[in-house]
Amino acid sequence: MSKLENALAACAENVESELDRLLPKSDSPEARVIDAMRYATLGGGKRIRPFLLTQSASLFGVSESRAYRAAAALEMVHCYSLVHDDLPAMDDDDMRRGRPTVHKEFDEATAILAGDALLTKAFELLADPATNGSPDVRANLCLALAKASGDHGMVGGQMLDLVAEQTKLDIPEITRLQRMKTGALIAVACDMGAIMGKASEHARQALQHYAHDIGLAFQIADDLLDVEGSAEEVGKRTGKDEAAGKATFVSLLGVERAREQAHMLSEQAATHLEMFDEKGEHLKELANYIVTRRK
Ligand code: GRG
Repeated sequence: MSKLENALAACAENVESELDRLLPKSDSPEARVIDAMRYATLGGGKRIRPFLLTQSASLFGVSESRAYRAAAALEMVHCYSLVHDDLPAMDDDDMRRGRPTVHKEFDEATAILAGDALLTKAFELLADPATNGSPDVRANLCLALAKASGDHGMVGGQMLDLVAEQTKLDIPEITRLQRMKTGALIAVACDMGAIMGKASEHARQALQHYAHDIGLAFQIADDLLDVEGSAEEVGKRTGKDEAAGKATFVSLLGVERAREQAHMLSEQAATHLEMFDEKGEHLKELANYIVTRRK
């Protein structure tokens, strides 16, 4: 395994045990929703957002235990979005992370509730003094994650995506959609590390430029996997965009130009991290991994 793969695996293991601890099994009458929350969050996923958050936090000397609490909160929001995105009212998917989606394993009502509870649990965690001693830092973490997740971020992007099934979007419109739908959580992952580390405005900006580039590169790679990957490899249904007649970077640019664009963005992303010297090495390598991944 490369150094990056080792670091990603270590991060995934830490996030897994943090989530397991934060969502303890229960035998209460409402245990079903907790079981669904655990099913949605444990045992899978690349954990890219937690990796970005903890790597960003480490640039500013934030303690690992605190960084992983914030990372678990962010991953809860990401997992809630996947659970709701898979519902029949949205993408209607039966498979995610190589196994049945939450509404297939449980039922639709439980999947909706599990998503809702993961979203609110994330903010409960961030507002808890155990995550950070400073009320200002806690408030800023909540503010940043709320903005990234809501109508001006991921949810707004998802709305645009649903509208896009009726209207053909052009490249600037798709770029805006993806910046909101996928890019906002990727950007806030980097920002939350910087907020916890009370980073300078200059460092925060550098990370935001990096996140902007990898966010788009990540989405183009996702579009390419949808066209070129198999369901076994990717762990979810592929060929969805074409079947839905949806305009994507790949449908508008073609496979080759889309791939070139993703690589260009990944290289550009790394240049924004020069100020962090070798401390930014994992983040630079991640920019490359994002465009070469097979799942
Ligand atoms: C339903 C509120 C709401 C939002 C949904 C994020 C999202 C918005 C939908 C997910 C569907 C999708 C294919 C989004 C584009 C790329 C993306 C976010 C893929 C999933 O993220 P990964 O690849 O997944 O990091 P893992 O399983 O590795 O965590």
